[in-house]
Amino acid sequence: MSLLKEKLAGKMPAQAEAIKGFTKEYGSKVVSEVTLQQVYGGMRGVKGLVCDTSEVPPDKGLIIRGYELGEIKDRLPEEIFWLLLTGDLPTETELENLQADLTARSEVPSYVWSVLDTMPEDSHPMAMFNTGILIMQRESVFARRYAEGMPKSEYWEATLEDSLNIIARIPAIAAYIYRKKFRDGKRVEGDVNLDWGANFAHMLGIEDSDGSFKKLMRLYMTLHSDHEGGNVSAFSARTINSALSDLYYSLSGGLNGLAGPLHGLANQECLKWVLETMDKFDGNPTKEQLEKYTWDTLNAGRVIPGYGHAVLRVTDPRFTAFHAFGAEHFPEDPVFKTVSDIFEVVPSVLKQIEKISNPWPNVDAASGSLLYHYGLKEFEYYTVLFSVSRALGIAAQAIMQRGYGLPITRPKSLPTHKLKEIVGAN
Ligand code: AMX
Repeated sequence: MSLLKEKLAGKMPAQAEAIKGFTKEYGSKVVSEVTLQQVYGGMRGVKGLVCDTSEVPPDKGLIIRGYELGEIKDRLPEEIFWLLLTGDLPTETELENLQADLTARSEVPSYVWSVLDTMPEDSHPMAMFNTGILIMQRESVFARRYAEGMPKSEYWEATLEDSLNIIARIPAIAAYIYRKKFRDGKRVEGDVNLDWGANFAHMLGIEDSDGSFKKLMRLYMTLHSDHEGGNVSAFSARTINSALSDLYYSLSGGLNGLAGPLHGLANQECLKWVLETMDKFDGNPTKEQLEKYTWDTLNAGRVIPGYGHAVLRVTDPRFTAFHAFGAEHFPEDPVFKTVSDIFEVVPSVLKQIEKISNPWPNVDAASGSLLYHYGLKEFEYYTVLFSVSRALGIAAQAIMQRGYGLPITRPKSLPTHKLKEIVGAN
């Protein structure tokens, strides 16, 4: 048995018991009230879900199992996966065991390449990536064991098996999509001596003589790994998985949500806007020019991509970590410089617009400029990088939910006439 499974096996039954006892004793206590505004407003702020892998306090940003991002940003993504699941950082032996397990599971079934090869050339990389995951559903240990009559107490174990198989394989799938769509179409074989994030960087085939692109990919994978349970991709994946559709179905479904321009696709939009700005002003714009262009964009009815957030009310600590990476490795890069200048200008503009709840940058405001520096200039691909990372959190959440024995998700909807009745409107 792998050390991760052993550790979880020692915790999961007690956790499930504790949750049962907790809900039995306090089940009728009120956690949150729902206003009509929230019913019509994407349920913003309604406390109606449990997620123990991570939390996002509006005034702090991502906290994983009690660790603020600044404390763990230099950890490997596979260490973060361990942390998300167990609540502890792995020891050296535990980490090596997990890495060996992932390497042993990393061979991608050959039909995945065939399916990707038959997709139309203009398919979006996200559609290709999610297809690559979904097409592997026939490998699901959960689906097979469920059909065999697996007891409910073992759902988490089967979900862990699916998680490890998926996490082990998606870097190669994502890298092939990049090579196929934007480079010579040839796969770069994985290197078993590299860690998960560095191996992904290696398979992308980006020039990396000083190894800093590998560092960036590790950071990228760590920073995007999880962000609570209520964001579009996590919530969609959770809902699908709650029907006991296995992780292949639920992860690809959730990642289809990440492909939306208000969620994960914003990172492709963001760099586009930065470059558009530079193009317009023939290089690095002045702060005055930036301010004017920000207003022009807003007045044209467009959003400023990379700014604002549904939950956060401060600068996203993931932006801070990416910005620090750029400042350390290539402070003079013109695109990175423009991103830095935008950070000095845009919040003061957005603050003047009353309806905007958060004028500060989110994770997407800086990440694209770092990728661009390394020659990874195909914006369309950026959300796939986000997805490879976010698979860690979505998988960890699914394992926890099945471990807790949570039921199928089913909030209640009401027609407008009923809502009118409830609030006493005519
Ligand atoms: N530029 C212009 N307008 C903005 C804005 C921005 N960056 N952020 C918010 N607004 C507008 C909204 O469009 C909304 O306008 P409307 O009432 O006319 O529709 C109004 O301000 C109120 O929005 P909000 O309560 O502040 O935010 P929200 O929770 O509804 O939406 C988000 C959050 C992220 C979708 C929004 O801030 C946005 O569109 N930002 C730009 C896109 C972006 O960066 N997305 C990435 C998010 C992180 C991620 O998932 N990767």
